[in-house]
Amino acid sequence: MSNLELSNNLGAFVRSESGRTTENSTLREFWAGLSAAVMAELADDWDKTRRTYAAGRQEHYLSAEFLEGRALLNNLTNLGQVEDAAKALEHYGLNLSDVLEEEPDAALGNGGLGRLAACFLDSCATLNLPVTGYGILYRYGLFRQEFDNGFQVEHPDAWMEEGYPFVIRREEEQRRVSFADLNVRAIPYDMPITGYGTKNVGTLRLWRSEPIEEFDYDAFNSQRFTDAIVERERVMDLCRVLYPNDTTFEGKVLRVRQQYFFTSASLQEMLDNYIQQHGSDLSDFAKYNCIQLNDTHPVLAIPELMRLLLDEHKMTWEDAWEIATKTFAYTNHTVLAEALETWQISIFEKLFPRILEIIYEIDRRFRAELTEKGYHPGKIDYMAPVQNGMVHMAWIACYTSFSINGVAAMHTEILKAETLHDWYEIWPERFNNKTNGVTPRRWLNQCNTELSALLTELSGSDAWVSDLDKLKELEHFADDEGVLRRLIDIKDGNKRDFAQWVERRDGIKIDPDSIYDVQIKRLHEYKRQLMNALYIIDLYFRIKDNPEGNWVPRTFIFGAKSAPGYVRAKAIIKLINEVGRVIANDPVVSKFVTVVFVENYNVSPAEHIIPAADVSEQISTAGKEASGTSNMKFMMNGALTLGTLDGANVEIVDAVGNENAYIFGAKEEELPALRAQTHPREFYQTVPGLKRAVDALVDGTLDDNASGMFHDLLVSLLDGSSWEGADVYYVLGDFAAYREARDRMAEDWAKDRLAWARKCWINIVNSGRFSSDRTISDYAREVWKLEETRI
Ligand code: B1N
Repeated sequence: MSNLELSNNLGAFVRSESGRTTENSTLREFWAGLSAAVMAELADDWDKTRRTYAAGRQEHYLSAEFLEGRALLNNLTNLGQVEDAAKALEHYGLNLSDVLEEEPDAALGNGGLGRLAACFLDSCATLNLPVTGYGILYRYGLFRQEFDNGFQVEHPDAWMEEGYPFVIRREEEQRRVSFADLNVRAIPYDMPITGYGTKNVGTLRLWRSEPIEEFDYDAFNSQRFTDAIVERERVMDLCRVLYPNDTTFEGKVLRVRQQYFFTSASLQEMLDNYIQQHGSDLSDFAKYNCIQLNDTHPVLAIPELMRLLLDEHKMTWEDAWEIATKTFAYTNHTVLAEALETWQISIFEKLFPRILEIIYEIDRRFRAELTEKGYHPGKIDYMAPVQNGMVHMAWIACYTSFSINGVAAMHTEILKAETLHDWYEIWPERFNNKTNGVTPRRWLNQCNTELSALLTELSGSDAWVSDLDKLKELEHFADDEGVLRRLIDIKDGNKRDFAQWVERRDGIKIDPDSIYDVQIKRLHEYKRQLMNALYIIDLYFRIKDNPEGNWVPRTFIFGAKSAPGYVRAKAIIKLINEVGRVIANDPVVSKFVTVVFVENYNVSPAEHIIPAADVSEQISTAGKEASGTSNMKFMMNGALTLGTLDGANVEIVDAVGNENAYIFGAKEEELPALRAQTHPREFYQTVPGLKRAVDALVDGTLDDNASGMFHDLLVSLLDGSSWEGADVYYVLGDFAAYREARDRMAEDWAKDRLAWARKCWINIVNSGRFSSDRTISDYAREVWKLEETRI
């Protein structure tokens, strides 16, 4: 790769951003200038990659969410220009890490599903696979979280208002998307996706909606000026905001508009490209194109492809259907009932009657096919795309797709046995597992430079960065005290760095010599942050009972956003903040315990937290977390898992051995019998200390500012309501086992740091199978049938 010659060029890029001398340019302008220099450096290879990929077989990754986070460091690393950039900035008296902190996170996703899409694109670029991501350029990303008196408050995240150098508007590649009541232009904004050790540069294409004409000139020139503006804003509304729900479904009209908008624009492009490359006979479309549906959010692509083939390209139903069934593959990401996307027919009637017509025809043919095969009418009714005035997106996906996959072995088994059992019975050959992974570039090489340097030194090269299985060759160092001591030093350094970062950012002082125990993920009842909080409350009382005890110093770190309308999740946020406040004000307990709730948790805070973690909390109710991906990031960075046998935790334990993880709690298959056996109140009464911890919610120990929130939490645990049972997520049932494992973990850590480090080492060197490179190689080989294509 040619040299950026940053030391010569940076000044010019900065001046063109700031319109001032470099002396008077802000840090932010230095960030923008450096970013622009990087974009200039990428341009030629990016162009070449796009042209090369367009000619052959391609995979298109359709996703409503891409949680990219920051781009500059990732791109500098891939270009091999980190040191040059640091040197160039030094010339202006600036520090690279300060400049990097100026970058806003591109938070165009909620959590695991969106971040997975970002890790996948990273791996596709690194593996030279012809894959393009398609999504939406939301003007407002996931809301910015603030704590007001411990309560979550949401603020808009206008992430690109001040300009964003990593997307390029491609005016000339715009398409039109039509709704019954609205026609819009779809303008693509392309983000380059660089890979490690390759010149190939992939693309994330994000669509933005704009009015067909800048203004409706008739309306503008008459007395309807304001109408013209209003109409324009209605079109801009389409892409204005990311829906802030994770694993829940909200049947909002604007959301289904977004889904149709980006899938239609993406398909039009694929068809146009096909015709340009291979001529107007579309019968080979599936030979050159494959589409992965990231959950059901892009499933409207199925009837839309049918519409385009039938109406625009005059194909027969049979020919079009043949193409659709060979093109689409579907990934399911959750078994939670509340996530299942079902839309009212009336919404489809209003927005796109032709799409509804096509869905009805899919439904009619589905019913005929299954009747022919002799299935029971009740079963057919349940499985049908349209049922009781609702359109079932997952059923359409299962009926059409040649591949259906879950995201961890256990999750796929639950899909086959329960959630999608009827489909599995009829079409078992469609089902396969693709356990998630994370990119070791961002989640180890970039965020944990000291550990990465050690790994490179010991393995004699940095080949592990794009072949993580190589770390397995370092397993024997588990018995090398010198190496383990260095690992301990590196972790201690990371912990000091984090302490500094969090003090600067949130004004919280923590003890770097304490154990860092971390739970970072969306706030959801099934993830059981409440169980974590009850443990801390119980520990608080235990320390007060025995202030002279030999307590291990603990720092409990949380990061979590709640969906704005999820009242109980918000109560749990308030609770954690309140527990932290009470402990901080207690002269005895605060000597041993600190609770840190990192405000506005996002990708870039995760990059600071994970390298510093000792304990990785993965404590979901067994059977509920499809995979989890932070569990993998922690493992790679030498934190030990405290977890249930759920999602990918199962495979992590399988990789490292039982003795190198802390597994506790009820297993999925045991839960029904356990629940039938014991009422939650019995645990409350009989598990030592549990009543005291739960009662703290209402007895004046903790203050919810008279909101009644904490009382509601107590009722949800002990009594439930008319619509749900008590303690649905088995918090009280698993509490004793959780406390035992967590106590033992802290003791182990304090007792023998070397033995602990040995476990960490085993985790690090066995994390190869959790690289998204492994996941993507499996998709490419088994589902997409894609070949590596180097420029
Ligand atoms: O997808 C991740 C998994 O690792 C997690 O276990 C899983 O919870 C997560 C509707 C979702 N499942 N479903 C969603 C997100 C947004 C939305 O509007 C559902 N997210 C997951 C990656 O496989």
